[in-house]
Amino acid sequence: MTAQQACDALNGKVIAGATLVAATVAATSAVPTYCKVSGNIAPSLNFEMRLPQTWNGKLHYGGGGGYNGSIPALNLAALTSGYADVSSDSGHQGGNAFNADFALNDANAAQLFGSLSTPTVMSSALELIKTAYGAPPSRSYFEGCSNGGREALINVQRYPNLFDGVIARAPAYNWVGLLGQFNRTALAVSETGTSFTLPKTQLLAKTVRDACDGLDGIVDGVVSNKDACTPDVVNVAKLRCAGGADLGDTCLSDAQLAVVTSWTSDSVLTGNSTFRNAGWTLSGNEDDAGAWPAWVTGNGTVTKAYQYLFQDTTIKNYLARNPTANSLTYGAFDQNPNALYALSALNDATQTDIRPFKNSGGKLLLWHGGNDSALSNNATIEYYKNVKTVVGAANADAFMRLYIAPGVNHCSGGPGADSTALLAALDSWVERGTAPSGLVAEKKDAAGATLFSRPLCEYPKYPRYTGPANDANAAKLAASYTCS
Ligand SMILES: [Ca+2]
Repeated sequence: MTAQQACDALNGKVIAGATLVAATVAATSAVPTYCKVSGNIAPSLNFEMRLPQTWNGKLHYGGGGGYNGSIPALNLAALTSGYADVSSDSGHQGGNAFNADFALNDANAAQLFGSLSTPTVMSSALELIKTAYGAPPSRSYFEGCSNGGREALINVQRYPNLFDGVIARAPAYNWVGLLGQFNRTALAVSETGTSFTLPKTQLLAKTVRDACDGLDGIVDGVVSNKDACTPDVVNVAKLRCAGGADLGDTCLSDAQLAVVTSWTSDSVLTGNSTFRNAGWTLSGNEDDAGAWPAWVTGNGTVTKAYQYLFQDTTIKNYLARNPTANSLTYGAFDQNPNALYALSALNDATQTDIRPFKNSGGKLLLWHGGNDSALSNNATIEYYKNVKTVVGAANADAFMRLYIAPGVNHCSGGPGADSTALLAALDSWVERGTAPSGLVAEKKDAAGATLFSRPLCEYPKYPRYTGPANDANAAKLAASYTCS
């Protein structure tokens, strides 16, 4: 049978509860020829599997984002490396990633989104691969960012035998805690007279850069030595407008300084010690279009900010359970503890004892952008440290790594180097026992050419410039930096 015939043979089949539609997709300059298999698991879980003609014998599962509702695009790096690549809509359709209406009256959809979509799809995907290639995958890997990073840790914690390796990037693992902080900051931004406009954000970011950019050995517009950029070093208080009222773009009012305080301080909710979120370290790139303007301030219109949208739909559909509830007048986020417990049981991935995953041979790569204004990389650092405490430092080192990528926005973008071959590093670790080392992050232009590179350092190390002074070419090369 040719690959084309094998693909056609899948069309119309029902495999492990999934009804399939399959067709060969011709190669383009960017994507090799593959068999696209669309699957529906009744009533409402849809997935897509991309089967390469030259299979490397392994499966790659790509996680979703936000409140999902659509199937993510194929993972080009995985497909071109020969992986069978699968992803799903997490069990509901339509709306958008900022919309949790599906959860209001559909407990099945809420369970699928929370934790069940991946193992359910996997049961069909494994059978599908056996049918298509005549053998099950020798390895299965899960990779996701944001909500996909949460899905990654859900799999590690609740289904420790499902994957051989997991990449959790910018994981939204503490769902209750981070949404509580989204709510707190949205309230601070919406205070009458706050109006956190772009010039205000630029003033804040420049103040941080002026204080901290050079602390990593090079003034390159990115604060790489985040731990040295302490509140005392930045001294945001010096930006206070005389008297505390808003006196224009050269200072911050008391209400605007309160936004910064909400941002940088931990958020703690009542009822459970995991209902918390570690506040952000100011990055110096808050003014990037994909940072505060998109996620926090809406450039002065809070209802356009993504953090506002996420906490609003969460209050409507999970906490108040009232589609007309107004998150800005709802009152205390933790006023209904039972609602928080229910939300946590569905969506939280805060368990720190992940020895079952380690003991099954699993490897875990954690990654977080240093300029992520959606999710705090300090929260990911906190999870990493807590796991280390529970499993022991030596045990943790045998199966887990954490990388912070300075100047990188939520999942990608921003002024930092955002692209690293993490899947290849994970595969080497799982297949050959070769722990990741010497990883490089690149910043690429729209055509895929490398603009500059940096070492991707294991936390708590950061890339410190150790090249020749005043050498623009050397400054672009990872070899000019040392993880310090
Ligand atoms: Ca710098």
